[in-house]
Amino acid sequence: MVRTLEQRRFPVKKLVLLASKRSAGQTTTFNGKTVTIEELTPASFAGVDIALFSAGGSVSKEYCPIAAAAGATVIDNSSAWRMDPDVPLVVPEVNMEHAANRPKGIIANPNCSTIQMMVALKPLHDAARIKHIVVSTYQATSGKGHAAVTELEEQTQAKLSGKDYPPKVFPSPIAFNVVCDWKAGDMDYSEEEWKMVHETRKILGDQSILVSPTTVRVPVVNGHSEAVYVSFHRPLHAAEAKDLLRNAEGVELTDGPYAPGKHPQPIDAAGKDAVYVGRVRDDIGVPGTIHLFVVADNLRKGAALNAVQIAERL
Ligand code: 2RA
Repeated sequence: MVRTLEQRRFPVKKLVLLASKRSAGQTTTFNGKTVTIEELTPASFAGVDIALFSAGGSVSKEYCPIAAAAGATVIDNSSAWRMDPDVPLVVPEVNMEHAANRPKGIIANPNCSTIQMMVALKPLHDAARIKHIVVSTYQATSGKGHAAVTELEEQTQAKLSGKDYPPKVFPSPIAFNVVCDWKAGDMDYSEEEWKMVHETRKILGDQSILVSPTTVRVPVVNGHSEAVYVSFHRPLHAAEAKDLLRNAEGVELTDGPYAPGKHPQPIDAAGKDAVYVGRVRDDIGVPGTIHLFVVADNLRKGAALNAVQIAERL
């Protein structure tokens, strides 16, 4: 978030960095100046205009209301407030208008796997109103934090040199493997899968939308990929979908006929702002329904950039 504010030259008058007691006193740089990290306390938000949170659900649950009461507009990246009826859940390209109605002074940033899918599906929903989404995700280890990326890298090296490296962060080895690593939710779905269901309906403002998710972690450092199948309330064919996506806000379309390697890939999306969409094609069996492949940097558009874009538009 700090790097994104800097890269986008956000008009920051004063940056206050808040963290746990353990991190207080450490320094970082912002716009060439040294900034000292301060300990988060209830008094930390005096004079703060915009408070960006990315410190986990328990910190957000406790401190977002405190920041809002101090007069800050809060943009929270945790899942703590996403489904609160008085908290808008916002993807700027999709439903920025929802941000104006924030009775608690809090705006929630959606889950990374939801954000990229919403950017891709918004133009199609506006044209033909989505009926059913079937999505399979291939999620990078950076979505699980720094320790997860380290485990992938070190476990891969260990396996390549014939050494054992038992899983710590993941429930099974992630090197050369794919794992459903999220906590359980209802009906034998994971919590991550339920986020895609509930958040999609809230962001698009349509509780009738059916979402059938499967989320999987893959041995990729950064960049989530998603295979998405969509049906609509009127037939939508791939040709029209491509026309809609070609100029859609936040989308980079990989057009043209199928060719090996000619599709959005995490290695190309990492570090970039866009949501990359490709493999747009008509379903073979059900006329008027389509498939698409969606890739984005889960730390940027999936988290920090989306939050900063909300702040920019505010
Ligand atoms: C994940 N979307 O990838 C979740 C949280 N970042 O694990």
